[in-house]
Amino acid sequence: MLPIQDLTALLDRVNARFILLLCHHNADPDAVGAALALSSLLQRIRPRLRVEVAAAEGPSRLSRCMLTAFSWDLTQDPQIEEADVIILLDTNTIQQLGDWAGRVEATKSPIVVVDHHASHPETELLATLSIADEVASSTCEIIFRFFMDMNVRITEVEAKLMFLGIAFDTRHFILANSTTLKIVADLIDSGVKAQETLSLLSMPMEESERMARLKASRRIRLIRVGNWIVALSHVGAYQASAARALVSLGAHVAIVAGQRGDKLKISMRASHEFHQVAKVHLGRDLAKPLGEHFQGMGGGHAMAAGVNGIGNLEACFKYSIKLLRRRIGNV
Ligand SMILES: [Mn+2]
Repeated sequence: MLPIQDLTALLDRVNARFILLLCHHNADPDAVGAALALSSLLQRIRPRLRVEVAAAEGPSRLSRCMLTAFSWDLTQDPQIEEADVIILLDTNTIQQLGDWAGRVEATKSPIVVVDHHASHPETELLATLSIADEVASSTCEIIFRFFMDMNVRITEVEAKLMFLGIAFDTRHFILANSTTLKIVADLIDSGVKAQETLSLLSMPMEESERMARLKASRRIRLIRVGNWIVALSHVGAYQASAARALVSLGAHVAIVAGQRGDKLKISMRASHEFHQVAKVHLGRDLAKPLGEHFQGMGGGHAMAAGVNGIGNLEACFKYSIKLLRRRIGNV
């Protein structure tokens, strides 16, 4: 049986009347788009069903903008205990449901998981039905296949929702393979205006963030480490956004600090090229030792990391450069 047939068979078996679709906390456009598109599909194929969509601890800021554009509201306080079937979307561990996790775990109703992340054994045990596809770019891509398999013609709104989810999870199609792009082409044929719809994924920047980025660029100090350009700066808030901005201006590495009293907060970003060629992992090679040196904690990813500690700004910049020089081996 096709996955969507497994799902409808389950709905029929328990004689479901009320279905609750849940997204992970801080739900991104993929989770929200998939949940709304699936709710629309379920209502079309089972018109008597009551379907509600909710996101644990509310959706992300970007998702909220998207919901406003569709004038759509999520259920604030879902009646988890009343649901005949609960469907988790884009959510691979129950912990991602925040405060609702315990209530979902305690429910006797069947739980269905629809996700494109590697499935978690704990969630598998809990799920009556698990529709997982790690190859899919996004949960929206899985929902798209439900429409195809049910032979349901996609409306313009449904197409937009799935388009946004795919665009978000593939970083505006950079990570999309040919299967995903064919789906995107189908969604455009269903009425999505790509440029107009994509604009929903770029949020207007708040004035305070704009100012933080601009101040950070005014205060920039450039240091060469080998062939690499390292930008140092400081700003009271939005250090991460400022560091990203400095890398997009052309720095290979940006280290942006904020100081309040003797407390330090540092965000660092690196370009892809720097990571690939210099083979420096910001989280491991820079943030972690910085955190230890400044009596705090540091860590993160290869190209994005952060540190909280105690000390002074200049000392922190000095030590960062020292670490980078040591790591790159070019004094
Ligand atoms: Mn996703």
